[in-house]
Amino acid sequence: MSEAHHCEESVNDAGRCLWHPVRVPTASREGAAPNSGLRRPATLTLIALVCVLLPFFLFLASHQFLKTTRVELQADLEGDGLCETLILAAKGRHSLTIWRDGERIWQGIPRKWRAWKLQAADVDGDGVKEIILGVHKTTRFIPEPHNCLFVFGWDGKKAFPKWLGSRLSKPFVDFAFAQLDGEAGEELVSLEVTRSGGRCLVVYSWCGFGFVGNWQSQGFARARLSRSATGQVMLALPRGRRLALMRKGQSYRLANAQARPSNTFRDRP
Ligand SMILES: [Ca+2]
Ligand SMILES: [Ca+2]
Repeated sequence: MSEAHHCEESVNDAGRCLWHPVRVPTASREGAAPNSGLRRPATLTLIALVCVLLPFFLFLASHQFLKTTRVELQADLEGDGLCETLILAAKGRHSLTIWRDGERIWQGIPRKWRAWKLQAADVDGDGVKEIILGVHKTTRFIPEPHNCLFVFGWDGKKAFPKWLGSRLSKPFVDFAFAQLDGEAGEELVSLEVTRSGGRCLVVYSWCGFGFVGNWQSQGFARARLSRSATGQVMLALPRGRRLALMRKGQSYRLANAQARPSNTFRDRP
């Protein structure tokens, strides 16, 4: 190791300060850490660990909603007056389980589809409820993971796909089903993303082979889909403002409803 000289202070018998040259390693003179050669591998190891672990933690964060999602609802899927129990949970390979009289009769919906919402509604108006799932996945036409609406029928033993929608008229962040027009079949109400990044409500009805749009609300900078205590579809806005979705003639409108103290605005995945 190269060396350099500098002066070191001492005191002689007369109490005067003396300066003596001493030899010190060049690295110390330049202020570098004496063991920097050892620290460099440690730093590289730390960077490598971050590179390896960061995607893992990002993956966990993106699936956090699945870990906390557990939806259970009762629905008469066969129209026989007896309710089946539908449980959506991120456990095991499949996320949807259907039980009857305490017996598991069907399990399906791959967990990798990242199902985030479960509803049961009579979509087509035949008097029997369908199973509707919001999932977050890629599709043949849209390679990026996005929200999709999947409708399944039930044959008494298993669910079968009835309508697997790659997307609605625009990207959507939430949905609900409600009887709005008094005619057979529940209408689909979706909270969709406008071109400016805001939110709007869109009402659809079943047309035999899919959903057709009936009405679209104005855009709102921030909004969340909710339900009133009586099940009415509501739009929650900032500062506790709420609008109720109502039928008006052959169309729809949003009417002011009683405000609530606070609203949170967290999109579905
Ligand atoms: Ca039906
Ligand atoms: Ca209807």
